Amino acid sequence: MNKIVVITGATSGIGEACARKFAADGDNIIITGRRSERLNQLKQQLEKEFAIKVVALNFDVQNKEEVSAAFLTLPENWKAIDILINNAGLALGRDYFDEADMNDWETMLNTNVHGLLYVSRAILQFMITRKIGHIINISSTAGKNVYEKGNIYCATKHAVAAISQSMRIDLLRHNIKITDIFPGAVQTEFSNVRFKGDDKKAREVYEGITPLSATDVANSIFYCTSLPPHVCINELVLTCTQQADSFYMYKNQ
Ligand code: NDP
Ligand code: 8X3
Repeated sequence: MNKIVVITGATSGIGEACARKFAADGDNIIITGRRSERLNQLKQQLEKEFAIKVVALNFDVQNKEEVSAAFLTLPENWKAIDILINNAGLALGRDYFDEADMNDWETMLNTNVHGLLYVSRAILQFMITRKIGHIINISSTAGKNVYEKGNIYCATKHAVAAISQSMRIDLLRHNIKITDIFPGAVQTEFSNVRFKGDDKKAREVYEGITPLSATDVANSIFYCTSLPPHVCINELVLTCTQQADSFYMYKNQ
């Protein structure tokens, strides 16, 4: 209640569900994304429905200068950030290593890895000054196991796992919690983006299962942030009941 929460990638899916969840709790939120129209619509909706304050910051996480400028120019009272949810990310393509588009690889690395680093560094300075903070990084079951044609997406999510571990160790002295979330299949725009608008292919990913919803993941993230100050969930792996890991999924016949 009445925390300040930053959520990257709040224009759809897990990020948008987190924005709704924390807003419903009475928290003031900073939402980010590239699609400014969606961001502004969400800001208006949440301010009206929950009587909270929302700042919408429109930038591409791949751009270090834009990221840094966006947070430095926040009004002073918005710099007392309690929680950062590093959610913005994407997969592009599902192809063999030797056939994949290298531009897709660069975009995934720049977004999922560099973007998370830029945002984290921009916000950490505020948390360190206050000696309090909680960073939630969104990895994936793809950050636990590498699957066929998952190559660089899986690599970025393994990187998020390693970065989370190193942040947890190095930030101990600043009293900052780091939680890494590893969701399995969640039905969002993720697969539409991955398959570049081939919505049939995107739908097939979730056929025969009841996948996680974005709200399921947001509720779990919220739980991790609701524990007492001395308790930190370091890692949380979360799948739908029909999925065991990246390899095993039981589809209805
Ligand atoms: P969505 O496609 O629904 O949402 C992705 C969000 O990331 C959007 O708000 C998008 O905003 C933002 N984003 C993407 N690229 C950039 C960028 N360069 N700069 C700023 N924002 C960006 O997917 P999900 O909600 O499913 O994905 C959220 C996170 O969860 C990702 O990190 C994903 O890897 C991870 N994940 C997803 C799973 C799934 O099955 N869906 C499972 C495990 C992890 P905009 O386009 O407006 O910039
Ligand atoms: C998204 C889940 O299985 O497509 O991170 O890698 S998966």
